[in-house]
Order: sequence, then C-alpha cells, then structure tokens
Amino acid sequence: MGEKVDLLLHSAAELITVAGGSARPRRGREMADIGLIRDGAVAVRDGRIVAVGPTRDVLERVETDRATIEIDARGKVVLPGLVDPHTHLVFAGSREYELEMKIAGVSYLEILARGGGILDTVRATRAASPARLKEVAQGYLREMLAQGTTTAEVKSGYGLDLETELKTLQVVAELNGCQPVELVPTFLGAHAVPPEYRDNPEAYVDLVVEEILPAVAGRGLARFCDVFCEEGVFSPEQTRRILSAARRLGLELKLHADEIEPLGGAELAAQMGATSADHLVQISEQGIRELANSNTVAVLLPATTFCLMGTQYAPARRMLEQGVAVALASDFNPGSSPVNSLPLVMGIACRQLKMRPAEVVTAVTINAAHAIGQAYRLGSLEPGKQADLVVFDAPSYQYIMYRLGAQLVDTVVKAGRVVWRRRGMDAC
Ligand code: IZC
Ligand code: ZN
Repeated sequence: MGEKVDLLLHSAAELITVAGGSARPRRGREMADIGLIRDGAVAVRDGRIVAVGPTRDVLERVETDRATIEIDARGKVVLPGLVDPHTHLVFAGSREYELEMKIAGVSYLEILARGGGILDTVRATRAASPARLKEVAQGYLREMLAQGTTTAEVKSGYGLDLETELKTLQVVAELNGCQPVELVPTFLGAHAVPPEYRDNPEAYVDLVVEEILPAVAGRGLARFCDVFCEEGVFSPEQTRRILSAARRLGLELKLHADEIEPLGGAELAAQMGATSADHLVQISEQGIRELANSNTVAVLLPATTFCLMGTQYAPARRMLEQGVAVALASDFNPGSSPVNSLPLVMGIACRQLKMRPAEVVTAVTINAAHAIGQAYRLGSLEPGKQADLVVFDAPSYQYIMYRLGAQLVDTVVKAGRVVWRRRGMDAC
C-alpha cells in the first residue's frame, strides 16, 4: 500500500528537480546540473513533497483517491517555484518619465543627484497609506505569481525615516500570508540619503544605526540588512558601519555592490560574510576571487542593466569560471528595473550574461533560495521540501528562455496548493 497523497503531478515532458544543492549553493560547473527527469512526477502531502521521479515509479509508491488533485503535465516542463532574491516591491507611484530622460542620455546617478529617482519614490511612499501600499504591492505580486515567482525577497528603502521604514516592513509582514507569494523582508534604510540630511549624510547614518535599525530588529520586521554602497550614495566605510551594527542586532547581510562604480563592494561582502552581494557589474578580479572563496552568493540583475540601457553587463562567465555561486533576480523597482518577470530576466541572462539555460535555471531556483537563506526548505523538488512548483507550457526548459516575453506559465503550486492557473482564450 503506497502513501496517500493530496496532489499528484505526473507525465511532465521534463521535470527539473535541481536536487542535491540544499547544503551549499552550486558553483562553477555544478550550476548546469539541474536533475532533469523525463516523464516525471511529483507527489505532495500536507504541502510537502513526498516523492519525485519517473511517473511509473512515483505511481507505484503513492495512493490517490477522489480528493487528490491531479495535474497532467503531458507536453509541459515543471520547475521548482521561482525565487526572486532581490526586489524593492513596496513603493508608491511610478517613474515612467525617467525613460525619456534615459533616452536623452541623463544617467541614473544624475537623476538621483537632481533630487529625483529614488527620492521621488520616497516622497510618494511617505505620503501613501499602508492600505494603499499594500494594494499596489498586491497587484505586482499577482503579476509575479502569474510568471512563476513563488517566493521573493522584499526591501524597504523608500521611507528613509523611522515611521515610513517601519510602515513599509509592516506592509511586507501583512502581505505574507494574505496572498500566495512568500516574502522575505530586508531592511534597506541606507538606500539613499534623504533630503533632510542632504548636507549631513553622516547624521543620517547615525540615525540608521542608532534608531531605525534597532527599531526594525526589535520588532522582528527584517531578516536581512542591505546597503546601497555606491559613489554619491553610501561609502564602503559607511556601509561597513551599518552592516556591523545590523549583524550585532542579529540580522544577516546583503549588499548592493559594484553596480555603477567599482568601490570594492564584492570584497566587503565576502569579508563581512554577507549572504549575498548583488549587481556586481563593475566587480574586480580580486572581488571575483574573494566571492569564489566565500559562501556569499552573487546575485546578478541583468534586467537592470538592460533598463538602464547599459552596454556593460556583470561578467557572469568570468565569475562562473572562477567558481562563484551565481543567482539571478529581477531587482523590481520603479526606477532602474520596472521588470518583475523572472522568465524575462532568464531570457536576458542567456543573451547578455551568456549564461546557459541550465545555469540560469539553477540561478533562479536553488541558488536564489540560498541567497535569501531558504535553501533548506525551498528551491528544488526533493522529498521533504515545501511543494512549490511551476508548470510551463513548453516542450523543453530551454524553450522558456528562448521565447523572450511570452507568457508560458500554465499552473503554479505553492505549499501544495494550486494558486494560479492560466485561463484559456475563447476560440473561434
Ligand atoms: O528606485 O531606483 N538601484 N536602488 C538601487 C534602486 C536602483 C531603486 C530605485
Ligand atoms: Zn536593488
């Protein structure tokens, strides 16, 4: 007699398990190892995976009844639920006018220096009610779920004062559980210097370290602390000070590193034992070596370079050759990446980072889960893990990246429940 199951997905043309990478992130050559099973099946009970394998084997081991939900994935590809390890999801307003400015050649940092960019979103976010912020974020989360994202990291950082940073992280906490996408919160109070502190940025760093961080940590509102370490934003010294304070308060570390100017952010992240170093477009050879010898995951954000109309992308191939563990994320935010579709990011990663489709799959599943400290329970299809999976209407996993911009997601399962299904079009 087999085990009784609640959900049985079977007959997938390709079942991509990405199994075997839960203890440490995959790096170098291991990133192409995605555990492909043809004619694959997954069985789920109480939200967890109980069996994975060829359909024939799984059917022999489990028992179904009328209450079992069956997903026939014939002709389709199944991936672990996609994990987006870097987003700025909670904000008010939008910045489509920056598109015109970028076309006219105005740079991202120039827009910020003029008091626009992040600071424009800060004004709108401070003025928005928590209910409004929640409603707006929920709309974006629906779009993300429909593209296969089942877990996302979310940063604060459009408050830049105690009240609005807490308001933002409270909204993240409320969104967790009232909709299907699981959220992991990060405090990014050091995202920009707010206008009130324009003439004395060091006093804003004092405020973050002495007041805002302790309030966030004390309320258990964030797992990670991040800093935008960039020319004209926060220096490596200020970054080190903020992250050291965060670590003393029990938060884990992340870093916006070497995005526009090479400031040694990758080295700083590796030396401080950060969970991830993100962006890395301008990473140095030394930074690559230090990341390769650390447990820090490199989170690359190629949709951002694309949206900023950059000509230089992060040196992903060099990083992979040197043994860096690479993940990919959307960087969803109203300025540099209004993109929240991971399949689009995956397609850009193939073309601009020259990552192979199998490496890309690892980068948005198990390595992305490592980048937010969730690999022990998410990011692969293995017995014991939470049953988060996405069914793509695609004949092979490479097809997902090949069909740039297409909507191929057929079904999304979160913790064993079907949470999204594609509706058909009325045929003529
Ligand atoms: O709103 O521009 N890079 N932070 C660092 C951002 C982009 C978000 C924004
Ligand atoms: Zn970011």
